[in-house]
Amino acid sequence: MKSLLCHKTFVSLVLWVGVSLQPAMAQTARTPSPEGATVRISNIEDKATLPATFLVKFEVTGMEVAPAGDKTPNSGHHHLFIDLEALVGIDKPLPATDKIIHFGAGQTEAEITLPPGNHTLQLMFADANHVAFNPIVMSKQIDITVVEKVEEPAKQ
Ligand SMILES: [Cu+2]
Repeated sequence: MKSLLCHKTFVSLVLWVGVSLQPAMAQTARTPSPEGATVRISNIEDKATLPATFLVKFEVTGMEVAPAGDKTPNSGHHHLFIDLEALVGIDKPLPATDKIIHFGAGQTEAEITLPPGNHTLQLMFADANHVAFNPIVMSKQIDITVVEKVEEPAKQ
């Protein structure tokens, strides 16, 4: 009797694993983004030198800005990556850290303060649940240098 019970348990366990893996794999579908949608930091050039506190302007084309949680099609909110080396778990909601800033109220610009030195900035537009779109809507990463005091251009 005992061995029969064990056998049954084993079979049901195999079935459970087999069934449960399927939906987990299908769940990786991300919200589709429209063809050609782009996002960029519109007011800062790559290799720019900036003061410690500066404004970053976010620009998305082909999609609309909406607060986090708003599931209007083709909408999402901005995320600023500061000194983020690698993005892991692209199919999961972005965490909120000091390197991943969410603008869940639908902001289109932000004032950022960074310590002097070299930094990177990158913008990502993500869906109502903070998950990357498919295809991903992300800017190029730009390099910036933050200085204590920006030299005024010499007067002519
Ligand atoms: Cu978010």
